[in-house]
Amino acid sequence: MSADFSVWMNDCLALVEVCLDKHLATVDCAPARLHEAMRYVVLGGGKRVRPLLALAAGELSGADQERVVLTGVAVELIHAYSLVHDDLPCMDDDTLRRGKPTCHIRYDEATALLVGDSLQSLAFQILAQPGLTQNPGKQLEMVEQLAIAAGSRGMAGGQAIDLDSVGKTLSLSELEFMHIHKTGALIRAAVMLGAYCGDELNASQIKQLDHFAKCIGLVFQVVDDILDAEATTDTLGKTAGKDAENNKPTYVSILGVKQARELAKSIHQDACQTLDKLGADATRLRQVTDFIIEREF
Ligand code: GRG
Repeated sequence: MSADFSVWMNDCLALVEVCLDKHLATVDCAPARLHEAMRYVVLGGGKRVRPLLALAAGELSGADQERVVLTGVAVELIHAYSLVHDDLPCMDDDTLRRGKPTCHIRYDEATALLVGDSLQSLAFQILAQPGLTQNPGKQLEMVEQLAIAAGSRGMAGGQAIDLDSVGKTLSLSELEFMHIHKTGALIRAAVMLGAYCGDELNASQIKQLDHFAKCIGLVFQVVDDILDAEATTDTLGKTAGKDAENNKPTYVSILGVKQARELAKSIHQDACQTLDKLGADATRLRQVTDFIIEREF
C-alpha cells in the first residue's frame, strides 16, 4: 500500500467514524438500551469498505467529500443492519461478529431486530436529508437506488436465496445470481451513490463505473469465500469454509480454491481494465479495489 493511499484511507476512516458517531443517538436519549445496542453494533469495528468505495467514487466524479461521507455512512448503516439480522438464530445463528458477541447475544433477540430496523431507517433519514445534494431530483434517485439495493430485488432477495440454498447444489450462475444480490447490490450502490454526489461524469462513464461496481461486488464475495475456506483448512489440508460446513454452496465448494482464485483474478482484471478507461482520476478507486482484493490474498 502506498504511503499516499494509506494517509488518504486513514483520513477517510476517521471522517466516517465521526459521521457515524454524530448520527447515532447517544444513551442519554431514550430508549437508552436500543441506542446503546445500535452504537455497540456500528462503532469501533468493520473495515468500512463501502464508505471507502463511495469516497473514492466521489473523487472520480468531483464530489464534495462532506456529502459523500454521508452517502457512504448511509450504505454502511444498511450493511450493519444486515449483519445484525444475518446473525439472528432464524438466519445464520452466529454468536460472534468482529470478535465480539453478536447483538442478540450481548442484548437479546428483540433488541437485535429493532437495532436492524432502526439502522435501516437511519440510513434513509441521512440520505434523504435536505441539502445532501444540490439537486433534489438526483437525491430522490439516490434514495430509490439504495432502497432497491437493500430490498427484495437486492440484498434481502439475495439473503432469501441464500437461506433457501442450504443443502442444495447450485450451478455457478445460480451462485453468482445469489451473490450479485446478497453482497454485490450494496457494494455497487456504495460506488454509484458516491459518484452521484458529483457531476463530472457523463452517461458513458457512469455506465463504465457501474460495470466496475458490479465486478467489485462480486469479487468481494469470491475473495470472502476463499478466505473463509483458508481460515478453516483442516490438518489434512482440506478446505471448506464456514458456509460450506453449514451446507451452503460457496465458490470454493463449487470450484475448489485454485479455480476460485483464478475467477477472483479474472474479475479483478476486468474491474481494473474498466477503471483504466476512466483515466487517472480513478486512481483512488483502483487503490481501494486492490486493498479489498489483497486484504486476504
Ligand atoms: C439479513 C436482509 C439481510 C441480509 C444479510 C450481507 C448479508 C445479507 C449477510 C452477511 C453474510 C456474510 C458474512 C456475507 C459474506 C460477505 C460479507 C457481506 C461479509 C461482511 O462484510 P465485510 O467484510 O464486514 O465488509 P465488516 O465487518 O468489515 O463490515
